Amino acid sequence: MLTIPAEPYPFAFDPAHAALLIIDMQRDFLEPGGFGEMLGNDVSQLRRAIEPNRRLLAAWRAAGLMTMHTREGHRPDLADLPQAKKIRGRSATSIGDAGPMGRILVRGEPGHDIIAELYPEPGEPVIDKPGKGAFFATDLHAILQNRGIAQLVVTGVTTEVCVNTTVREANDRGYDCFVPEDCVGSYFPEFQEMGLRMIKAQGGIFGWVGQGGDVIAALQGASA
Ligand code: TIU
Repeated sequence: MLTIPAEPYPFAFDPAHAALLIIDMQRDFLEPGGFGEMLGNDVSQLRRAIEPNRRLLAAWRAAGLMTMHTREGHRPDLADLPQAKKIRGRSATSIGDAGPMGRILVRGEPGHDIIAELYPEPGEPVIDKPGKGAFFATDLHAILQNRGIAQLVVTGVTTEVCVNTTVREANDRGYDCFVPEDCVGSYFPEFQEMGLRMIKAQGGIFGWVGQGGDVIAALQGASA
């Protein structure tokens, strides 16, 4: 067991039973012209999480630990897209419509895929999810159970939407979650701050918040 500095108190890290879960680092959210920008957001706010994730992912892979990736998106026939999600926001262009990187948030389209900097390697499960939480209508929990995973290091975007929803879902399923704050991003600075505070408040009601560099240092110390 390793100890990582964190709030509200140090995280007892058990690498053999931990997975890195990278949430929705997709072109549709991080690149100009995608779903995120279509919603009126400034994608540059999310791009600051790319490099810290790249460093953490490299160290995690070097340690030989389990990595998983998620993507938010829908079947090409949109059969799994709730009408409420389709029409929310009253945008002229919405999920399933043609966008600059293919059909917006549709599986198999370029914009739906993960950014090159964090592209999954063979053997790293990719979870395609129709909702905000990574456990809803996916096989994530089964895969984690089969691999004996009890702890999740959760990174990605956006902090208050898909990251927070996934951390809450994980919490109710019995996982300990550590969220490195430099590796998550929000379009809104105030939601970045509050999204993290909501996780670590009340004695760590949903988990721990720390720094990606401290996870890397723990991994490298463990292998030294
Ligand atoms: N809009 C927004 O902040 N997020 C999403 O729609 N999805 C994710 O957070 N992945």
